[in-house]
Amino acid sequence: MKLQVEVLRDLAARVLSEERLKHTLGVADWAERLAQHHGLDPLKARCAGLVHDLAKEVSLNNQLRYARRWNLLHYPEDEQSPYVLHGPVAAYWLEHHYGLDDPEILAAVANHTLGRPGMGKLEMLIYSADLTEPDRDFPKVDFLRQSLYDDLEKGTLACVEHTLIYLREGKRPIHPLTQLTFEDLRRRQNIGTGSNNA
Ligand code: DGI
Ligand code: FE
Ligand code: FE
Repeated sequence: MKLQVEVLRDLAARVLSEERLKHTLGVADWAERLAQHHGLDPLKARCAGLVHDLAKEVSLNNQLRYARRWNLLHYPEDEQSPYVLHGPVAAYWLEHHYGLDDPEILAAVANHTLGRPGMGKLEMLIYSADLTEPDRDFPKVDFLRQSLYDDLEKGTLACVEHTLIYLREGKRPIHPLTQLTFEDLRRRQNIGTGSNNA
């Protein structure tokens, strides 16, 4: 499918509440700007941002039903914390019911909440832009924005680390994919700097 940013924007406006749409447009703008800055495809970044939370306002019961039907459940934690399923559900829906066929955009949507080991750049970009869009407000957010601007990989590692700390402090269960994503990014960066002596 030809990327039709207007079509995806209209879809988001039709499906999402006003508040969620504002967040979505913030992610799309910020992701596009980061993509431009880092030499990635700004149109893909905008498109992925526009649709990343498309399934967020489906009831958790229905998200679970779709995830079961479409074989999207891979960990016991997926059922224990079903609010982590809206990315995979949206990606499946976009691919199979909306004809969106760009694998990078689909992966970025699917993995925007938990990440995954081996994330590509667009996946990192959407994971991180989601956490740091202009409407987000928490003490470390400006540090994370700057760090993403300076270096996408390092910034994403800092974002995943922030999520881990936030979950631990709130005594919330850590999904295995969040932990694996953190370890994978850290390992890749150690290799990159030659400081991995293991
Ligand atoms: O959909 P958004 O609110 O824009 O953002 P998101 O898709 O990143 O979802 C954020 C929620 O996901 C937030 O409540 C934290 C939660 N989350 C992220 N990683 C994990 C997690 N929750 C659990 N239990 N475990 C995780 O590893
Ligand atoms: Fe989300
Ligand atoms: Fe979001």
